[in-house]
Amino acid sequence: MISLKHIKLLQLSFLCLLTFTLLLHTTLSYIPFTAVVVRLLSTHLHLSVFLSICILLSIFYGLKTRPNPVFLLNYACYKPPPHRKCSYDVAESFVRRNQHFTQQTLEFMRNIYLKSGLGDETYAPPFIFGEDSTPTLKCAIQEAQEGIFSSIDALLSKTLIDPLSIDIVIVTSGSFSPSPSLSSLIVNRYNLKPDVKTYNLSGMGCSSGVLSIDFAARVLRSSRKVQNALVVITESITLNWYCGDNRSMLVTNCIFRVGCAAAMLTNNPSRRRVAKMELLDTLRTHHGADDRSYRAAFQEEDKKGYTGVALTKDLIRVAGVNLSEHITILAPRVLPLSQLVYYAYSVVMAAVTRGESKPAMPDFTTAFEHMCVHTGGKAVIQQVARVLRLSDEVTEPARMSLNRFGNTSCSLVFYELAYFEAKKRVKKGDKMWMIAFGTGFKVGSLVWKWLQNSAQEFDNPWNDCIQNYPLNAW
Ligand SMILES: *[C@@H]1O[C@H](CO)[C@@H](O)[C@H](O)[C@H]1NC(C)=O
Ligand SMILES: *[C@@H]1O[C@H](CO)[C@@H](O)[C@H](O)[C@H]1NC(C)=O
Ligand SMILES: *[C@@H]1O[C@H](CO)[C@@H](O)[C@H](O)[C@H]1NC(C)=O
Ligand SMILES: CC(=O)N[C@H]1CO[C@H](CO)[C@@H](O)[C@@H]1O
Repeated sequence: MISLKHIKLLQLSFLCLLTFTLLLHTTLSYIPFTAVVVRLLSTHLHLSVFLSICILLSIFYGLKTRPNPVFLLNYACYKPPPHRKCSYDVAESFVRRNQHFTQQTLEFMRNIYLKSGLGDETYAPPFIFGEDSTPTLKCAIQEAQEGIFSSIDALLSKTLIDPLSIDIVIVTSGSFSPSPSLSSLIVNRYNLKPDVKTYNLSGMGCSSGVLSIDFAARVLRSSRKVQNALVVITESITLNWYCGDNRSMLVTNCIFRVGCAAAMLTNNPSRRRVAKMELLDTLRTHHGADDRSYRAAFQEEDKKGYTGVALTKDLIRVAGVNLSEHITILAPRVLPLSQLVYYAYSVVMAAVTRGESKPAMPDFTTAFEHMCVHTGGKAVIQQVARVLRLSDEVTEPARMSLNRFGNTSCSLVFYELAYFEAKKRVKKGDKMWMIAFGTGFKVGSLVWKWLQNSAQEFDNPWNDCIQNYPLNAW
């Protein structure tokens, strides 16, 4: 079957051929190009008619096959109640009560915690404060529901979207997948219409927030109908609590914290005026073919049979190397011409000198006014800043989000987004880069353009504390 793509290709080659023939004709006969065109068209009526039809058709198909724009109407981040705050003392007394740790292990945990970049105001899951403090499925569902419902409620009230006009629901949760799925939970709670398309993505790691926005955008771009997509990015850490004493696995207990975000995307062009941002570009790279990347963060049982996620020492190096790979693909798409020329030159020089001179890292601050770097941990932020040569100001939102909310897994980039808004740092027309890393090993990028100036909304999770930030602790 001949598709639109083929027709466009045919038209393009026809036009090229025509131009080429005319150019050849002019150069051979020394008559100006335009004169030849005018003479040709005036003497050959059918040719000029054919040509105009071709041009009209090209414009028509071009418009028709142009992918829909994708807008972020709004987003909301969950902020747990104040009594769920988890200072180091709370975490330690919990551990003391429940596990029979040696003094050494406790000291190890304290060290990790002090170096992690987390502050004293992050939020722990409900079971930590419960009577019997065992991580049950019930507690896990409670944790997930609190986050999901509160962020969707806020989102619906801000966007004034009727739940019945939601066409697509994408729920992503790093590791928690109950049955029926979390997406069914949402359909049930908000009485969504029967032809809603739901997708629940689980086990895709920390980058799944970026990944599910990319997924929603792909569905919206290819759809011929105007649609609204609800993306919910959550994690339930209750069942991920590690109860053993293997050090590589204890790290996650120290930095995992509660968080959830919901976002509404649409391909409706008439919502451009009210939308917050337009999604310009997305990129996902997967580095799992390499064994070290694949095993950098790995869920398994320790010798005593307790399940946990082991973070290897390789993690930070893998993040650095694979980020550089990711950037070589992203750079040509987003950099301004001057940076691109500079970058291309350094790549060519590196090839000519056989690696003696390393390709220079392009300056991404020339392409983006703002960056949201996924903040899995302090070491990850430092590594990203080193690879991309970012100053402390650029990584400030990442560091402050880690301090205030901890590693909330995939939703953290949205807490950073809220930080920008609370600080009133974004202006209409600014470009923003969101980048996240995840187990696998995956790197994901989203490129946004702001359609509004930043506004501090009633539910911004930073509302009550923004005046205390930035801290200059690290
Ligand atoms: C802890 O887990 C890691 C990764 O699975 C393993 O290599 C290491 O031997 C374990 N250490 C102990 C003390 O069990
Ligand atoms: C990812 O990182 C690993 C470990 O440093 C490296 O061996 C591998 O080649 C990288 N893969 C890609 C596709 O960049
Ligand atoms: C942050 O949390 C995610 C899962 O929630 C985990 O996969 C990741 O390794 C953590 N990041 C760091 C640096 O520990
Ligand atoms: C892809 C994926 O994670 N699918 C999950 C959807 O939800 C059901 C029920 O919770 C799980 O069994 C699937 O694994």
